[in-house]
Amino acid sequence: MLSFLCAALMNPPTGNDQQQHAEWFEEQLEADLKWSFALNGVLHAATSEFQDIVLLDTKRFGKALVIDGKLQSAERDEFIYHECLVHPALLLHDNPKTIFIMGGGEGSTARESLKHKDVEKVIMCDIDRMVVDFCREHLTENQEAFRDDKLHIVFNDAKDELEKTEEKFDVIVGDLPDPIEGGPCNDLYTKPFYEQVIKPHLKDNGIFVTQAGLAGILSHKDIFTSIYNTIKHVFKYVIAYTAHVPSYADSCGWVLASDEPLKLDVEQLNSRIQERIRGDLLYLDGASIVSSTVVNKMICTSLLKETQVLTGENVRFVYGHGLTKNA
Ligand code: TER
Repeated sequence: MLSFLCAALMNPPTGNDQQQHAEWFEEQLEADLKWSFALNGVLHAATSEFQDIVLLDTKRFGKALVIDGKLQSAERDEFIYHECLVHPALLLHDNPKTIFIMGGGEGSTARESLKHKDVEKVIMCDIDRMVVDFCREHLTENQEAFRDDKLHIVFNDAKDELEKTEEKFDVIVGDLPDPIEGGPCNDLYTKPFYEQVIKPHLKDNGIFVTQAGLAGILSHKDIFTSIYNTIKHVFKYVIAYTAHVPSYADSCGWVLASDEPLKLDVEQLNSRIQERIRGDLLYLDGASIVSSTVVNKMICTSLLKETQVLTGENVRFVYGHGLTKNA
């Protein structure tokens, strides 16, 4: 259990380094690449029915949620990831009132959704009660969101939960760990799922958005391009966008989709931010939303050339392994 954490703590980096006496967490990014965080401590470490979960207190990035050895988000820069995940979709929608979040157990995606004054109901459906309990206790930023009457928390697999309801939503958000061998949510990145489960649960002008893994020069072909291409086979209008997330040591990608045209207009986005959002956004405004959809030539070419459609038979994974045996 939690061997990646123990190994990292027992083998801290050595050398002429001010942090040499600190405990460290090492995230294995690739077979030949690690990214290390000096720690103030480990707040919680446990193995749930579904995954290894660790909540760290890191020196540089504050509290950090790690699932199956992979950093999910860190207190100091999670606003970048969560603003980018939530606000473009809600701002491009004419009047989003009902939001369904797949995953999102740490509460940050719910927190950003609830900043929209006209949102009436947010369902956060996470398979893992342990993630929600850890985060509800430790992430002070999200405590108000966890107490909000508009937030309904469900513990279930998002696919099962959507399949059993007839309710349709204005926006469905995928705030999931990346697909990983043996991980619990690989099916939630496939064409059959988008086509047979997501689409029927969106209202006519509904918008789907998902995090889509790393989108850097050396990482964008891991899963980003294939998630984009898969979604393009299901929805008429699809937008990929990226932002740099310092704690990931890379850029992150998101894909947003609808069967209604999506109007990327700086002025309209800015006036909707003014009218609809309670409080300030730290990272996004109209111009940065639009500019995040302009990717460099190399990534643009890869997105356009990608041919793989994820079906469940031919998934792509990030480096690492989850708990499910033989998966
Ligand atoms: N709300 C928590 C985030 C859930 N998923 C985030 C997936 C991030 N993928 C990229 C991680 C890179 C870490 N090396």
